[in-house]
Amino acid sequence: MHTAAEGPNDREIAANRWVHRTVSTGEILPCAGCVGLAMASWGMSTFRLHGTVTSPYVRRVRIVAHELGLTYDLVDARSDEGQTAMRAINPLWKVPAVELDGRIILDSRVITEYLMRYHGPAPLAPTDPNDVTTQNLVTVIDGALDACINTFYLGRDGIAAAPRSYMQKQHDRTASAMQWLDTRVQDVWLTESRAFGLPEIALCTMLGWMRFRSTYPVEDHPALVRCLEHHEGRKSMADTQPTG
Ligand SMILES: N[C@@H](CCC(=O)N[C@@H](CS)C(=O)NCC(=O)O)C(=O)O
Repeated sequence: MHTAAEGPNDREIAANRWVHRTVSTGEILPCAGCVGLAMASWGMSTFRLHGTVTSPYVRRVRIVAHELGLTYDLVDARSDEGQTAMRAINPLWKVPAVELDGRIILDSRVITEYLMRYHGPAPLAPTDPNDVTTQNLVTVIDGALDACINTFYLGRDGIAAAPRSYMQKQHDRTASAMQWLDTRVQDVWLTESRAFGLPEIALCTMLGWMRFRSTYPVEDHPALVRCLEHHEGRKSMADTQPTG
């Protein structure tokens, strides 16, 4: 068991020890529901996080866990065993996927909102599901990141963006969204609450991944860079930097 605050170090990742015990050793553990009940009675919460230490979507969950003081076991989806375990619970074959409180929870947005609802929100800024302006911000961040991840993986497969191709549209979609977002940052915040919450986490993890993978010229957007550079010193952000 690791605390979210500790996070894996490079040696642990390299040694592939940052995986759930059942995956690495075959040891039989109580089911997630039993663990959830036991942890709840101790006043603690832990969960199983299927993911990688490079994924920006998984990083959102790791940051929220860190902020809320929750612990998790990371099932590393880069290993064959981790990939099999993740596909057994997520028909979309995507990370993050979480096993918590006896439930399977899919999609970073659903997972982080669940964690905030039942185990937070403090010290994070609360999210209001009826606040359409803020929901739109996160939707645009998700769309920009999805398009950029898409072109990154297709590019790795040797597919180039021909003029007027769908691949080119994905590039242009990312640029359009980034431009729009750049005008929405006030000082270093995305919302009027001027407090660190899911919109800032979504934005900064996207920008961090774009820099890490060199997938998009983030420096073209000074307001976005200002926001990232302000928040990346926060402990939950610093401890979850993409590695590998
Ligand atoms: N909407 C999903 C997106 C998750 C996502 O795209 N995850 C990527 C990793 S960053 C993935 O698992 N990709 C695997 C694939 O597309 O095959 C979420 O917010 O969790």
